[in-house]
Amino acid sequence: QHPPARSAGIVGAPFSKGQSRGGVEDGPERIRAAGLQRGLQELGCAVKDYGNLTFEDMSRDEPLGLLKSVRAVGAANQKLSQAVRAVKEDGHTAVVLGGDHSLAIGSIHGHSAAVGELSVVWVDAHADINTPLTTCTGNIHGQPVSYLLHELRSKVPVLPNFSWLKPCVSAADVVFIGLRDVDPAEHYILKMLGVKTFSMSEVDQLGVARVMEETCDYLSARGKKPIHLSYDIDAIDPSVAPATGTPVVGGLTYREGVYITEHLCQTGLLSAVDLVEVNPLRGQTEEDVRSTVSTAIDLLLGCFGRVREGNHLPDYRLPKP
Ligand code: Z70
Ligand code: MN
Ligand code: MN
Ligand code: MN
Repeated sequence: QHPPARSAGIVGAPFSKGQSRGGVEDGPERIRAAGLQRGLQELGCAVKDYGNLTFEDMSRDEPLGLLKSVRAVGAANQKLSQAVRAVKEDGHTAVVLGGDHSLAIGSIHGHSAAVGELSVVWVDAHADINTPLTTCTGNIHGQPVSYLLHELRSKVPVLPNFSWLKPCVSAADVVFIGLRDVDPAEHYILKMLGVKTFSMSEVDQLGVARVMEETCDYLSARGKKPIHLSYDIDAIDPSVAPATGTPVVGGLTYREGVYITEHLCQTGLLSAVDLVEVNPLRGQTEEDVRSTVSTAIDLLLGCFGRVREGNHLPDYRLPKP
């Protein structure tokens, strides 16, 4: 019934230069400190922690037009791509702890370099599909999808420290879930490419179970490719996950958020997951941070087979009196 717990290969990517708020680089340590490894092991999942990547300071990284920290984001993602590729070649399900969402560029690129064509499930309040020319903020965490799509190749200029990056995902292999803050240019791109989206409005209309059924039917119609789940914690309602850079009202409930991970785990195709935009400095109180981090962990455990009916290890035996 439940696929066997695989092994998890954890990579911390304490990277924050895809946006302008400090604190998101502390995400990996906070998520680890709250017991991710123990939670995974209790599911019978083997864990290899590859530690945190380190990112050297870029001495000269002037904005390119509006675009901020291009060289730092390019170099960090090249490093992350190599790390995720190695995790996949070691045979693990990759877990990338962010850090801001710009790191999905390297994570998805490295995943694809190791396993080939992917399905991508992008769970986010935002579509993160601005191009360097449509962005109003200059933050690259609002742009990663445009860098990755074959269809947008001619719309994304070659940027410093990004020459290693080749688009590796087809628009028809991507599904967005949880959208509720989409820029006009992003909306135009989504419509132009015919990208499959389930905004919060569709989650309301269909319910999360049908959204996930349709997501998996849609993706598997193009062949059962390994799934990359890129989960932005801001997809979850700020009442549950407030410690994030850009909270947007009207998000997924805790239960809807966890259901998405449970359903994707049951496909047996989940091959890598990013958990990004947890920012411990953005919580008003320590309880805000605790609730956000604990939700992040529950989403990750859902990806590795934890179910709410309960779990037990295959070799569990009742104690004899
Ligand atoms: C806006 C941009 C964004 C997260 C904000 C916002 C993008 N569309 N993503 N917070 N996590 O800057 O392009
Ligand atoms: Mn995002
Ligand atoms: Mn977001
Ligand atoms: Mn399904």
